[in-house]
Amino acid sequence: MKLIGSTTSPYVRRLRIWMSDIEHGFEQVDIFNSADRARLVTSNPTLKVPMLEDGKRTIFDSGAIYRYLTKKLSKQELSWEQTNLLTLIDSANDSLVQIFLLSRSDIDTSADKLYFRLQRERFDVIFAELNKAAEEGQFEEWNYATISLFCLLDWVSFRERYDYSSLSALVDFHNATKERQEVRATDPR
Ligand SMILES: N[C@@H](CCC(=O)N[C@@H](CS)C(=O)NCC(=O)O)C(=O)O
Repeated sequence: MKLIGSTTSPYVRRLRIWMSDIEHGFEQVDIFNSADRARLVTSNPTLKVPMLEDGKRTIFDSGAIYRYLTKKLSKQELSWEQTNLLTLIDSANDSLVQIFLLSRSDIDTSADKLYFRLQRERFDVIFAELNKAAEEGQFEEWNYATISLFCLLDWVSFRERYDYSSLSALVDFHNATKERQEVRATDPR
């Protein structure tokens, strides 16, 4: 079984951390490198990472890989409350990655335009909600949703994409988890 992805992607990193007790290989690809893109074109038409190769089967998308391995290895499923938290994390992360790619395309993402206003509102609402959930202790268990929150927070700090320094429960959560061994082992910096 092999996970394929970049070391900087928060979606790849969440799986690498979650899969730390599952025997697997890791193949690094750079989505901006043309040779690596050719590899994706032949095996993953979404042209996104991560993907998982398991024998003759290839699974695209972090969520699908998580569900595939949870079923295959009879791992504990997330509750619906945890699934909702994961959806919030994914929603913010998807928008943040799109804004990041637009910035890399020299587009002014701080402009007062409808699309950017909608995304900024989404970030503020979701990060506040995640902070509330952290205050309530909903990220005390080290499960896939908790790992995904860590990867989102660490990615926004690394890429300087969102300032959550006023959200103390998220700051405390990040500080409390960043020294874990599997977290340090996957730090892209
Ligand atoms: N829904 C996908 C999102 C994956 C994703 O957006 N990956 C980014 C890297 S962080 C990517 O490969 N982007 C390439 C592109 O958008 O062209 C998942 O959960 O795996």
